[in-house]
Amino acid sequence: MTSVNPARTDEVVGEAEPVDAAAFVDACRTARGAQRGWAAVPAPVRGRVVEQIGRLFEANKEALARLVTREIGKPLAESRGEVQEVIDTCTFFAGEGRRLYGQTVPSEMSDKQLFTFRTPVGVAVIVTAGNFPVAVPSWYLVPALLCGNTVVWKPAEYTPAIAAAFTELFQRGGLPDGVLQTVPADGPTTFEGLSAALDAGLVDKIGFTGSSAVGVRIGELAGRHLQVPCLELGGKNPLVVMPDADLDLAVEGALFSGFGTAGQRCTSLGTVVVHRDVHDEFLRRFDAAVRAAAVGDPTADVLYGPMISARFLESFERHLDLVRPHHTLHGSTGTGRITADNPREGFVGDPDAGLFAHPTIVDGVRADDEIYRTETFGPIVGVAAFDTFDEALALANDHGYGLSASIYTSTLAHAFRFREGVRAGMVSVNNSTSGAEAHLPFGGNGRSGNGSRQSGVWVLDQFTRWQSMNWDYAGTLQKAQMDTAVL
Ligand code: UN1
Repeated sequence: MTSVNPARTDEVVGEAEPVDAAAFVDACRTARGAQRGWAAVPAPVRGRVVEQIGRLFEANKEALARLVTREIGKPLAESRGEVQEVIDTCTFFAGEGRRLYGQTVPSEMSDKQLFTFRTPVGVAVIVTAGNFPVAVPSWYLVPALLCGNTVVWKPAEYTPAIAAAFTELFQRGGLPDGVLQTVPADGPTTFEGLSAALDAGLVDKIGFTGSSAVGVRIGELAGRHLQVPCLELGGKNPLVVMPDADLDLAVEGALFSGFGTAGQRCTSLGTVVVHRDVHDEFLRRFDAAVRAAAVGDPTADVLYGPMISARFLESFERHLDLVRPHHTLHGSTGTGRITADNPREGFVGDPDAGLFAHPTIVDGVRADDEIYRTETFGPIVGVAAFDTFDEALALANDHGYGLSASIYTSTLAHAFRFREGVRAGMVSVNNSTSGAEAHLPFGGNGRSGNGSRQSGVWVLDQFTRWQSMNWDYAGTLQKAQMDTAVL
């Protein structure tokens, strides 16, 4: 597996030797062997290891951020933010090592006490995408390890250098052998290895961030083993602009949500749902903002850089073909800066050196259009007009996804009604659809996931199981439901 710099595709960045399915299973077996020992380390001590990992990321922040930019083309400011998200996650869970609370619960009977404990799930297999190659893995790995699980991590195929650096920092934090193993593998090998490891009883939890199509397959595989995976899948995230919105703020939000990271976030904006009264003015300002935005060299101050890999660029171009015959294309397509007829206008760097895609706005999107319900994972934003709040809500929901949703309004009631009515797991008011913070529950509904949540204390429910205990000190056999004098 070889990665190239997507902003300069003649530059090789990283390499990894992919494992075969048997090696994948072996890694799960090693993880199984190491798990009891790791779980026996007191949680506060595991928390210290997490704290140490956080310090190492802090000390190596700039170098790692530069590597993220070099291997996936994310603008440097965003790459720094991503590494910061790892540090924040470590800070949060280091403290959780000293909490990881259970409860004392009253019994129906006297001389009897009930308790609950969080117990580790066991071996976790984590499969992550390359658009957030350090932050998203940390959302899984840090709490999974803190809770006393061992982890087999399958990073994205196009980020071998980042995965190696990330793993090294985790290992240097003081993890015993076998507690975290990174296995470079392609998709088919991962499925084959995972399936065999599940059959052999070597996997207790799967965490997956990626496309909804692959998520369905992971869900089926896990379901056959009566497991509930943690699934963080795609999105078609709406941004609703009410007639009383601050339009400049909404334009700024739509620009970042839709085109930041070249639209390659699961939380990226899919469709602007704008009230008909302000539609034309919004579109005019949005179009101008998109045309004025700097695009190109991700080490410079740009809105976005290249697509992550050739596969992402090809898939984005297929999505453009989807809309071309049906819609008026606004924005830069056909007229703008990274087109063949005028490639250098406003572009930072050399547009021919890398995997750059031009920003596109598609106006006149309707609920029955394929683009309305298809996640594009690229710099393309649809615009749909509405007349009533109910129509806006329907447009915000009916695509089948339910990850993130945003509303721009100056009316409190609109904001709260939107929150109540929208299916999304994450709602923003007067803010971007993307940019979730590291200690709030992250996750979606519908095609965006199976309701699992990451981040903050909520993720503890993914990586621990509740165990109850009762302790009877009556000295005679007390029977629940039968010897309950008080009821
Ligand atoms: C993803 O795209 O998989 O909310 C995660 C955000 C980021 C995480 C996105 N903090 O945009």
